[in-house]
Amino acid sequence: MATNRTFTMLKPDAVGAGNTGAITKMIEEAGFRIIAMKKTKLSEELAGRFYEVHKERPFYGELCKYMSSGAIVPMILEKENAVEDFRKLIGATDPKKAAPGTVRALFAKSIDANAIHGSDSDTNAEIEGSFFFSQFERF
Ligand code: 3AN
Repeated sequence: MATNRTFTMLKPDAVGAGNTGAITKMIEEAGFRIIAMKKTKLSEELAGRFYEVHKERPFYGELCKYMSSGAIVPMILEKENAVEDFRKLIGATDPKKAAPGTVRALFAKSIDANAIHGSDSDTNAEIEGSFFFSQFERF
């Protein structure tokens, strides 16, 4: 399998609870290399743009409010089979359904405050990574 990239974002619940280090450690121990990383905060408008694909979903408004409620830590990650392996590492969207030992099973509070985002395809990984990082911020 070719080495490729995915995009992740530690969400306000995880960052606010002081779990940035613990989750980043899990990510690195699972074999992902951090290509880009920063701590930042989205406005509601920017969160709306990031989650534009979910515009028609009933939870869109709440999701944008929530994602702009506190600091987040976006990252670009590299590993063989990155997108699929990362989705396995973070577990199901609903922490009640997330497999034991996954990031969401360990750290997520609810389906919306679910600790972490992971891209669902190579195409979205590139779009989402480019939303936060320029080519000069990737190492
Ligand atoms: P995932 O992040 O696991 O790919 P998506 O893409 O279906 O999940 O949803 C994007 C984000 O929207 C989720 N990370 C979660 O925070 C939020 N979300 C998804 N489903 C719900 C829901 N039923 N109620 C509230 N928030 C939701």
